[in-house]
Amino acid sequence: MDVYILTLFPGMFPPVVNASIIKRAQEQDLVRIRTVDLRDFARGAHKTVDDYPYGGGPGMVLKPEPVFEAVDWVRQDLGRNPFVALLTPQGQSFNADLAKELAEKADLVLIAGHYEGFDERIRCLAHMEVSIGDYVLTGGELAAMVVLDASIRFVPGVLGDKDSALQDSFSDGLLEGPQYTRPAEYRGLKVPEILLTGRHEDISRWRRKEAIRRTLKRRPELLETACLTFEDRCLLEQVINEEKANEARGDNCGHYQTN
Ligand code: 6GU
Repeated sequence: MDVYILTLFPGMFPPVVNASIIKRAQEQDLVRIRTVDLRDFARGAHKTVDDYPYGGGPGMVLKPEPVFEAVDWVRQDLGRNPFVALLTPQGQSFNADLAKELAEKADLVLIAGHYEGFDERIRCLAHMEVSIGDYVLTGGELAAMVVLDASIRFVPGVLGDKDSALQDSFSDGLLEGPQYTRPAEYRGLKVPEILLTGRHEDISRWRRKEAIRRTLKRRPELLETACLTFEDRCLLEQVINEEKANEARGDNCGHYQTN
């Protein structure tokens, strides 16, 4: 996968793309990430990338020419037409399904605007507009990093354990259940007994049940669209009954007290 990030702040990216899993993915040549400085495509002695809005109003607007010409350059560099996504709070909401969809693109261009806004004609370049949530960032760079990180995890071979992306929260529409490591007891807090038994089938069922419990408690709306098997539905019913019983007992599921 080839990713080009068009930005006025290329310096924001190296610490993120040269660390951890994204770094390894590049070393394994599973993804190639390049930042393209929009200022390199600006004209004139001042290399202007923004201008006053027609009709007046506050703030500056990103000019169309540097962005169009940067996309032209990427097309030439690749020799193909890449899929172009524009980062904007007005875009389609980003989620795991969209991350998977983007991970399947052979070539991806992410346009990160900055300033108060961008010239409307820049939208003509994009196959898709993407937002990472209902709040406004000072620029699309952080959003581009989020989209890149979440998408790269779905590129085959990027995650060490082949199916660990499949076990993540949201991959099957459920939140991931709790996980534990050693020690088996810490400050009186115990790892659930079942995980210490080595009974793999029981452990699998327990994990599935706890994923369902966590989803029910934190994001019940996800259960309406999750892919649940007949066994999952039985587990859900058990969980509902257990939670009702806990509530009746006034169980507030133990927040750890520091003193
Ligand atoms: Cl993609 N860009 C900006 N500037 N703000 C955002 C966003 C994107 N998604 C949420 N807020």
